[in-house]
Amino acid sequence: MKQIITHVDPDLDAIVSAWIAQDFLFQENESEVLFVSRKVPKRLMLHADCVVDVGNTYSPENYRFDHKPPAFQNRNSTCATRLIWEYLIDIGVDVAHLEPLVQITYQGDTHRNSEALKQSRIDGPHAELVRLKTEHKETTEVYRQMVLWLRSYSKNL
Ligand SMILES: [Mn+2]
Repeated sequence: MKQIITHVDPDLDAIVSAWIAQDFLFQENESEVLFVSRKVPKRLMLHADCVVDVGNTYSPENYRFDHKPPAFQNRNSTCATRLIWEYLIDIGVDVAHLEPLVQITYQGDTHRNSEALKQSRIDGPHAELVRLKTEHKETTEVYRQMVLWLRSYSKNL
């Protein structure tokens, strides 16, 4: 089983980037997502198959996708979801249709504002994540449900 690492109490950027890794970088049912401390244990940083939105490292060829310093001087210049999405576009994976999701995830992660982000907080992915977090205590269950939701949502993008 390949291991994808992201941070505990995942925000939308952590969840969407981990989901993109599971569904588009790796093959179906080949990977699992682990939620770890923001100070990632060195062993995991070295040996995990993919690290998203944590770890302060950007190294796409090694599947490390974080946007926080020192990976990027300004953490708000991009986000983990955008980094993995751009990498997949670069290597020719068919993910162009996810662009609106990448955009609102980026805007939400970096405190930007837009009509699309407002709408997402009403009935889009941001709203769904808040709803699932109030409904389920277990992060793995929140993530599992959010993945089901994202699969269906992304089919209509
Ligand atoms: Mn982020």
